[in-house]
Amino acid sequence: MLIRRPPGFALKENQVTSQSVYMHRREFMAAFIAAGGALALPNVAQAKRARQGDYAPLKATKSSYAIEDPLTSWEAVTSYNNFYEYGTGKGDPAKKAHKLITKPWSITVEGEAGKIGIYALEDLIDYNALEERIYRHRCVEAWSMVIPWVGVPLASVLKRFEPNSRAKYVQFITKNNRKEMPGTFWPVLKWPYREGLRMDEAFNPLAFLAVGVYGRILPNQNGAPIRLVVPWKYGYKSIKSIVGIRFSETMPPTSWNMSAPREYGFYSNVNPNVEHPRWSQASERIIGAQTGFAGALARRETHMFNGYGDEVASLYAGMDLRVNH
Ligand SMILES: Nc1nc2c(c(=O)[nH]1)N[C@H]1C(S)=C(S)[C@@H](COP(=O)(O)O)O[C@H]1N2
Ligand SMILES: [Mo]
Repeated sequence: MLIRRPPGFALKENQVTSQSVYMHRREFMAAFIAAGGALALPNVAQAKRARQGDYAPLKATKSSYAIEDPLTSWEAVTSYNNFYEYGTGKGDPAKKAHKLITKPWSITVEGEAGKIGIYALEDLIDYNALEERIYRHRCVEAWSMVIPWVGVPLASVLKRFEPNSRAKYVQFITKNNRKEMPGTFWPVLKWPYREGLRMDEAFNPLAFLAVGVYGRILPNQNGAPIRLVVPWKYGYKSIKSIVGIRFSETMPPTSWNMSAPREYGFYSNVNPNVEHPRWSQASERIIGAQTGFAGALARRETHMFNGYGDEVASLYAGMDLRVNH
């Protein structure tokens, strides 16, 4: 379900997905469930199903970074996606991301670091040292999933570039290729998609680089071959299909902040007490979960820092998190 808007009209996250598509979907689901159907997952029918067995298995050790909530199904994780380079519909990435060429893959490292250059993915990631982490993923659109990622700590990769003392921030950049990414025809965001972290955030042990999910290499729609996972921040910080890393002294521009600075700050920490200008962040819809009531989807309260406060709250000591949202 692709929502087309004339070029030049910047769409905001949730303006597209929640207010139009999402409303239709809710009406559809209510009707479906009322009619006696058992639908576990919104919009899966419109997406191309990824079969888990088609993706190469990865060997990984289980990490203690694992929440105990039930996992969101493979089907939901791989068919309900945000990857605007493939369109703004939740099913678009699963339908179109096969166009992304992920081999060979290299990452260009620039800026305030001793070892800048172009690195092949295989030289950056030790596929014999992968771990599995089960994190909650909280999208700014007020929904969440529980996802078993496979990858390595972000710090273990960044430190190899020997960032220098001027490096206060690190920016990440997604591949930007019109042929492989048809959604980039539309100026819904400033391409390439870019994101950033403060250095101490990037070196927090929770910050993760995923190369797999559910024990398999990442499906393209989930950001193959390598994507960031920053579980205490809104999902849009977890940038997909990374081709660039740049260390800088000043705060780098980020795509969502450039498009709507009032709505999407640089920090983007999950915070139930700071509402989005257009909706509350106090609770979230659990993707794939259902209550016993017709049409009612399970919700949970949103937790400060997405529940990871013990690990990350000290990073923001003394900061006003409403100002630095
Ligand atoms: N390059 C790129 N990265 C991206 C996005 C995007 O549109 N482009 N969407 C973000 C958003 S809003 C979310 S919620 C997550 C979704 O990740 P998933 O589809 O693997 O669940 O990816 C994030 N990373
Ligand atoms: Mo998101």
